[in-house]
Amino acid sequence: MIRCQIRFALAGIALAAILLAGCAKKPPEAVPGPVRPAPKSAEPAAKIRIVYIPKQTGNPYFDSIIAGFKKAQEELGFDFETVGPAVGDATSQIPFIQQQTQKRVEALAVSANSPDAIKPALMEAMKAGIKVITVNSDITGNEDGREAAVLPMDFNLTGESQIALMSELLGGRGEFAILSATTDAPDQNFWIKGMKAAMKDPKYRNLNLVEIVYGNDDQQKSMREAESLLTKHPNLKGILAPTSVGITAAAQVIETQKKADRVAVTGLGTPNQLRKYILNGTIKKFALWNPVDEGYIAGYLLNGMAAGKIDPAPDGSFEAGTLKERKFGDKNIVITGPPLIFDKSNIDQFNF
Ligand code: RAM
Repeated sequence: MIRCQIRFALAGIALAAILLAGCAKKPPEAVPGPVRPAPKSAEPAAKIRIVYIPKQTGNPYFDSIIAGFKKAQEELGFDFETVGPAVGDATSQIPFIQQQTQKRVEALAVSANSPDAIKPALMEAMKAGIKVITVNSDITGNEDGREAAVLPMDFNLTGESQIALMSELLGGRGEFAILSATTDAPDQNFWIKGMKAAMKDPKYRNLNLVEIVYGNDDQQKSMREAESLLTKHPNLKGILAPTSVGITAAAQVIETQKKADRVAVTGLGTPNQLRKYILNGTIKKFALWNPVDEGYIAGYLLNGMAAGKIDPAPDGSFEAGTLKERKFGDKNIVITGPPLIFDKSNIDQFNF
């Protein structure tokens, strides 16, 4: 540098300016920042913010999905937050979605309480550049309100497999009722449609569906509904609750009324919530899938979408960490896995 300056003094001002530029260019670190952009690696990487909105807070089922997101977060390093309504009403998630749109988070996952009520809010989020997917519960019939969905199992098989379980427990004969979640719940409604279709099979001709009631995925209301089913239908042989809240409530009622030998309870629930009822014989068998895996896959998918590395398209695929390659099916639906049946012999192998 000193040698350069001596030469500048001798050569005159115009030449000095040219030479100074030339000399200064030699060591790249001497170039002032604004002239040349800093190398990419020196830029602090902005963290992708992923927000998950469950159907409702206080339902342990969604804690398992959250645990899956957190597992993916540990592996991928995104920011993760979960916010949601206390009740699972059709419109309860709307303000939470709008709040995230205002915050301009990068990615949003929602377990939909309604197939249509939340669509406008999701469309607004997407318009603001937010990557939006549904998890566990889709906006069936309004799939353009999200880019992809991570669902627990092939929902086309859920209804029939639930009826098969009920039929097995009733020896193929008798009255049963369905205790569902909310009247709007898109997944439960789809499964119930599947149950009704399955019952057209002659092998279920002696099964009689007497009523469908809704406990709103609220423990107290679900218990009241289960109790009134028992009063209204003295010949009731089974309660089929395709919701983790409903099945727990029904089991509690049957246990209290000591009716396990007369009324079979089954449906969908979590092993941790139903373990005691399986072990004391109130429930013989129930089904579910792995909600932790659901959240984990959703975390990988949203992180990849927000980073511009995954662009959902039918027949495309992506890598979901330890759960390996996952494929997008029709309507960009990603299936988590096969259903699991729990009973006394295997319940202790599961912890969610
Ligand atoms: C309840 C919720 C959830 C459903 C499970 C089986 O926790 O309705 O969305 O998937 O049950």
